[in-house]
Order: sequence, then structure tokens, then C-alpha cells
Amino acid sequence: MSKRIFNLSILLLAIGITLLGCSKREHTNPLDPNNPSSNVVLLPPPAGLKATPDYGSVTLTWDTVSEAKNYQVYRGDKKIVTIDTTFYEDTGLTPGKRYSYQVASVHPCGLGGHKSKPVYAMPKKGAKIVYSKYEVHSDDNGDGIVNRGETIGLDLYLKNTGTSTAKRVNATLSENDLYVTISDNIWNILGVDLTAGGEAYGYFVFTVADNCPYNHVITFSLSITDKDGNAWSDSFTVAVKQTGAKIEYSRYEVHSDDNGDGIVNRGETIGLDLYLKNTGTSTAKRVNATLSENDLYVTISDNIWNILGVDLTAGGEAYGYFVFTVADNCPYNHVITFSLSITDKDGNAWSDSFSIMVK
Ligand SMILES: [Ca+2]
Ligand SMILES: [Ca+2]
Repeated sequence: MSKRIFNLSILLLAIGITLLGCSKREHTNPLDPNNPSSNVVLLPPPAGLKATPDYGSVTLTWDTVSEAKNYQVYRGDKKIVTIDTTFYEDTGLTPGKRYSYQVASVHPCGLGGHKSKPVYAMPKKGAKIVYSKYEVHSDDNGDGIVNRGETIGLDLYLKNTGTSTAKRVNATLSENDLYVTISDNIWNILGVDLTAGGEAYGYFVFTVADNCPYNHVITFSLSITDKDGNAWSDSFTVAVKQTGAKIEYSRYEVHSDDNGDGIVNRGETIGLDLYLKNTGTSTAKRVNATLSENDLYVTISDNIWNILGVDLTAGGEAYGYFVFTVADNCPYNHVITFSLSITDKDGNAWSDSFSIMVK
């Protein structure tokens, strides 16, 4: 046998003995004289174990043990989970019953160490009402998104995450926001009973100011009570978004010209029906458009879309009237490029352009 192979054999033997010590130890009677002495030193239990009761649950937290692979959590004598975090929420517990918990550190080879000293917790009894979710019930442009300048009807859902029924639940909404005015702040299903796990919704109304910045986040506070004198507070946020409207140039028609042939000729004053289209996903409110050009041969005399303030629904089209004059010395086949600047009430701004050839 060469020296190299001999060394390899020694190494494999050493690994084998280590693995044997690691895997057998847990199942071996320490009084058994055949118990192989192991070089594995079990890890100490984590310090700082805390048990915090909630409604029907207990949350455990503990300090990290630096060498631990993971942790074994015991409820009473029963190992309920092996986990690699330093927290665990034990749910589905009986309110009012006392539970004990211990945690052990697991060595990288898989052996669990000694358990920590037990800690105790008693899951709470009773009702607990919290914010669950909201849905936009109504808004001005009908896209279901909270936009600035809109009055919003909000379906607000509350949930009972406790263990018993809350009777005659009442909720009021408040905020401390420069851009928001609540006009209906009382939950309109006053007095509903909410069973454990149950959900119910009420209706609130608020208005967002015209000058509210986009992506502004409104924080609402909820104050909730029930007949039995319980009181809870919760909060939730609503973001103010830009609308999904997008206004673009669609087409034009010559509404009037000097010789009545419907063609733009030099020397003519042209009345133009200009069509705009909403290719976005929500209504653009109070649309405004102005026309401009940078052309030696063109003078615009009416550059404001004359149907100012029209609302354009998603997919909708509307036209306005513009007037311009083409100079007498404009070359034939000259192409005029017009620019469009478009805005709406929600502060959206779009630009587009189109061209007309002088024949
Ligand atoms: Ca909206
Ligand atoms: Ca003409």
C-alpha cells in the first residue's frame, strides 16, 4: 500500500468515527458501556427565550446561538417544530390555557442540545377587531383608483382576529392629512356583530385635493369599539395614483377652407376639426389642448381646443376646432408639422404631433 492511499484510509476512518459519534449518540443509552465516546459537544440552549401571548396564539422569540444549524421548539414535552429562524408563532391554541415552551439548539451534525428553561404563556380570550382591507366603491372617473381631485367612496373591511364575538361594532375614520377631507367618517353598519374570524365592511367617503402630489400616501386611523367596552385602534394607507388616461392625436378633417375643396392650399384660412382619442384605461376629465407650430408659412389664429373641459372616457374620441392661415408664398407639397400640448384636470400632460401637406 502506498503512503498516499494509507493516509486517505486514515482520513476516511476518522470521518467515519466522527459520523458514527454524531448519529448514534442520540439513540444510545449513556449507561451502556459500549456507548462510543463522542467528540461532539452539544450546543447550549438559546438565551432570552420569551413567550408573548395573543388571541389563540403564542409568539416565541430567542437569541441566536452562533453555531446552531437550527432550533427545536417544544410545547410541553412535545417537539412541535424544527426551525432555522429565532422566532415562531404557535397558533390554534386554546385561549386561557397555560402552555410551556422550551427551545434547544441543533448542532451542525444534527444533534439537538439541552432544552432551555421553560417559559409560560396563556393565549388571550376575547374579541380583537382589526383593519382587513379596502376596496374603492366609487370614484369620479370610474377606474377604481384613488386619483387627486376625486371623491372616493371606500368599502372598508374589518376582521375579528380574536376568539369571541364582538357585539355592536362601531368604527370611526380619521386622518391628519393636508390633502384629504373626510365627509363620512362613521362606519355605516353600526352595531353589527362580528364573530371570531368574521369580516364585515362599511362605507366611508373622503375627498382628495386637486393639488395632492402623485404617489402621496394617505394614512387613515381607525378607532373601533364594541358594546362590551372593548376599544381597538388600527391604521391603513391609501396611495394617490396618476390616472390611467392617455390622450393622443387621432386624425383631422378640413372643416372649412377658402375655395371649398376640402384641401389645404396656399393662401387659405383653414378651419380644422382635430380629433383626440383616449387610448388609456381611465377617463380623462376636463381635457384641454393647444396647438402650436414653428413654420414660416403658417399663422395659427385659434389655437385653443374649443371643447375645453370635455371628459374623454377610455377609448373615447372627441374633436375640437382650430384655425390657421397658410401664406401665399408657401411652396407646394410643403409639410406643416403641428405640435399638440394636452392636459386634463388630474394634472396629466401629454404631447403629440401631426403634419399636413399644402397642395
Ligand atoms: Ca379614480
Ligand atoms: Ca382648399
